Amino acid sequence: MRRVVFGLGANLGDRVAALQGAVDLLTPVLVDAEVSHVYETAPIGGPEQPMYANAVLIGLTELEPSLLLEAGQRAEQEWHRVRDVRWGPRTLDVDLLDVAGTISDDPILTLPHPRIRERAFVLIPWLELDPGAATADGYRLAEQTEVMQEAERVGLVRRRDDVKLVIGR
Ligand code: A4P
Ligand code: MG
Repeated sequence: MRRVVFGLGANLGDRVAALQGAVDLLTPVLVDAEVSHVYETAPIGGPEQPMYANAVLIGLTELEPSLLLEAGQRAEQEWHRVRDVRWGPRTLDVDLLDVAGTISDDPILTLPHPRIRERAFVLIPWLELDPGAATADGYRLAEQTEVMQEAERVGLVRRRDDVKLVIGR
């Protein structure tokens, strides 16, 4: 079994329901799944768009990375994601952030996900679940202190304590 990390994001419609929907669709392929709090995050990149709800889901799996990517894309389709503008608003975005033991520069599936280090909305929820987190290429997330401190200082990433995602509903 290998450890897999998914990044979940939504900024249209009922965002928390979309994140919960992704958790419900992805946990059947995972063992010992854990999900972070939901974070309210300012959009990075793309056109002007609403605030995101983001979370990170971690588990163990037997599935190959390509099948994990497919599982994420199926979850996006279930939530009727319309793909038009890159980095534009979406009802659900599932990114495969890291799969233990896998490094790939294939544009169809790049692992670890190339933008982890600059994204506090990924770093903060992942470190919440695993304070010692490191990617398959050996990079330790806790080293990105400047990115996280800046995001907290200007309020780009705020933990929500009024909602909680549930594993295995
Ligand atoms: N792809 C390659 N590697 C991966 C991977 N590791 N995980 C390919 C998932 N997909 C991967 O993705 C485009 C193609 O990337 C896929 O066909 C897949 O084969 P997409 O989901 O269709 O397009 P996208 O999400 O618009 O582009 P991209 O580059 O994945 O954007 P990101 O990096 O997902 O960024 N701000 C906040 N606050 N919170 C967010 O969640 N998300 C984005 C999207 C921008 N700003 C945000 C957030
Ligand atoms: Mg994406």
